[in-house]
Amino acid sequence: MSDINQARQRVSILRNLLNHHSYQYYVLDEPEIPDAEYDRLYRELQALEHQYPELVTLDSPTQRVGDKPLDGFSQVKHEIPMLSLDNVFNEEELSAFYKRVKDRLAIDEPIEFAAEPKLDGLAISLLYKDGVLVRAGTRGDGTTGEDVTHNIRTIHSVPLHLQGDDYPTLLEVRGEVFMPKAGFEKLNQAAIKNGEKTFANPRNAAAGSLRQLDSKIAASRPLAMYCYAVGKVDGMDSVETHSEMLNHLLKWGLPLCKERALVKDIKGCLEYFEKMSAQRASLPYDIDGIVYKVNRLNWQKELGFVARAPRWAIAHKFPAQEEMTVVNDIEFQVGRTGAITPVARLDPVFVGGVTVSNATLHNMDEVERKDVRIGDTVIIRRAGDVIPEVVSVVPGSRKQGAYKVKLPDHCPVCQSDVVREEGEAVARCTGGLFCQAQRKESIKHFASRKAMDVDGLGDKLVEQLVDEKLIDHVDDLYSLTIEQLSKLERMGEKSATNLIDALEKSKSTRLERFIYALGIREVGEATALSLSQHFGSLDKLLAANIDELQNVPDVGPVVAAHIVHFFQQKHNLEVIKKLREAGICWQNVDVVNQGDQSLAGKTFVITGTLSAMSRDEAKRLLQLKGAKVSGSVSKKTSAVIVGDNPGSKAAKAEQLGVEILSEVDLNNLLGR
Ligand code: I6G
Repeated sequence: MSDINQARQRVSILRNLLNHHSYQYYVLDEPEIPDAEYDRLYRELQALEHQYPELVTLDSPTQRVGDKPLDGFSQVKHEIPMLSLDNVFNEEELSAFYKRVKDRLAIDEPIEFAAEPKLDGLAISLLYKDGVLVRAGTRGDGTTGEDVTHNIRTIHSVPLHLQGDDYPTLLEVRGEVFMPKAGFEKLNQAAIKNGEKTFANPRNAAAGSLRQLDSKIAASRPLAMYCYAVGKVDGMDSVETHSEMLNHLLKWGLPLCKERALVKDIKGCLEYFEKMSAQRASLPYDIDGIVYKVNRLNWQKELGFVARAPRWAIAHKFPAQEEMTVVNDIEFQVGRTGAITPVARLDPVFVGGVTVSNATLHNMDEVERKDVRIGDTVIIRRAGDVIPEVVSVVPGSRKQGAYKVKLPDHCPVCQSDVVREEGEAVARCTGGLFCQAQRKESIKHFASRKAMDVDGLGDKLVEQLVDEKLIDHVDDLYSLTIEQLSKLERMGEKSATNLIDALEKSKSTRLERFIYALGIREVGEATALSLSQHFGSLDKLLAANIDELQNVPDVGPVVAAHIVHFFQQKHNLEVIKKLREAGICWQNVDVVNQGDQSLAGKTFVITGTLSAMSRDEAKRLLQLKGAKVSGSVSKKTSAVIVGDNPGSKAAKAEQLGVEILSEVDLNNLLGR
């Protein structure tokens, strides 16, 4: 065989393979080969087409992206006009639709409907002639739209050539082009990173992508399409139902929505509506309702059309997730962790099924990026149970007098300093021990096992103590009495006595535990230990400046700034003073060991039960010698210390070839 004939044969094999695997991946979501193998086949085809340009065809998988941008969009006339759908917004209106259908058909039997989500995208019509995609157009006015073939060709799930051998000679297919939520988020994150304009929602992003003259731009956007109906069809045996037609489309390689279903009667429609409403937030794409279509095509024909909408189909819409309203004020809320969040106070607006008066602006970066000002008209979005957010300012709506907000210097709750570290979007209150907004979290953290380890003082009890106004700040814990505690719900005298004993016991602690218990931002157990080892006493730590703090291993400028800010708040200092007055004390034992750093640079993982000490104690002793102790095994782990009944970490270590040590080895390491 000549070279070119050999190449022709291979090109045909490669195209079939690539089309098959694209279908498995993009349409069925069932890939059969790794991406790298697909890429290899693709590159082989590219190389052959480069060597033999005469073998290139328009429907080759390599020809999805055009060379040159278009000069403008031309018009396409649809073979059969693209219809619109009538909407219903509640059960009553849906029942009225159902009754109209039944009355018109003059039947009594239950009606079967093909149901599927209504995607929030753009309606597109594809035209296949002899199986080849020859044209794709937007809906336009229903009769004539814009030719966006060059961009639609870049969507991998849209076949450039239909599969099989029983496709019609002419097939007009209708569907929705959309941008999946995950792709939209990624696209916007990249835009933010590059200082570019973001899209307000996935629909706008999909529309903006299709409106490009250069198909390279559309190709770089994560677009997808689901087909839902046919227009003109020539050269095919007739089918009896809409769902049968959809099955044919899938068989020919066209992408369909996986959530489509057949339902019976109004009850089936409503059950499907409820099911999809519940799934809506977790679906990978935005939907704005459900479409029901009478499944039998002879009944569709009998029902016909009114104006430009079919009598046999209806869109059952969800409440709108986006609405416009006015920003009356922007206030700052303090979260449980001290994060300061700007919140827009709004003219009440009904959105996503509820009336909304407040919407989050996330952080000051977002306020600045979206340029939201008091007095602006904005778009509010409430999707599912997610907190309503300000999406954008309505372009051109700004009135004179609209003004910007400034991040406050002081916490609106406790007046401590507000800081926003360089490179961080979130501003925070520094009054961690004192701030009312943070008190529950700070007390829970203070009492937790790795901090002051107050046995029996769990999260629920902390909430109860704060709610009952028995404590305000951590130091109040040490003034609690058995009498006060035993009055609490589900707390007898015995439990109350136990808690008081546990509090008493917790007073004798270690410096690193106390530092950790303060809840200073980004000061975890390891940093607390480094700080205690370096300074030896709390007073020296309190007196340290940013430069001195940065001499401590693992403490960089950001952590150093957090520590300084924390100790600059006089309210925090007052709480610390009260804690010491309550009798909290520690021995500066760690300083004694400061010299021996023989395990510096090593990372250990401890798994299973040790006989001579707890895992926490082993961790502390390893850290005192400069080691790091991690919770998970990786190739970088120096060794895994295995006690009795080890978990999967021992197996993982073996699999990765990481050294395994016994408790005896551990004792040797610790010099015990
Ligand atoms: O706009 C539409 C969205 C979804 C539709 C549609 C649809 O089916 C799932 N079906 C038809 C027949 C029409 N518009 C006209």
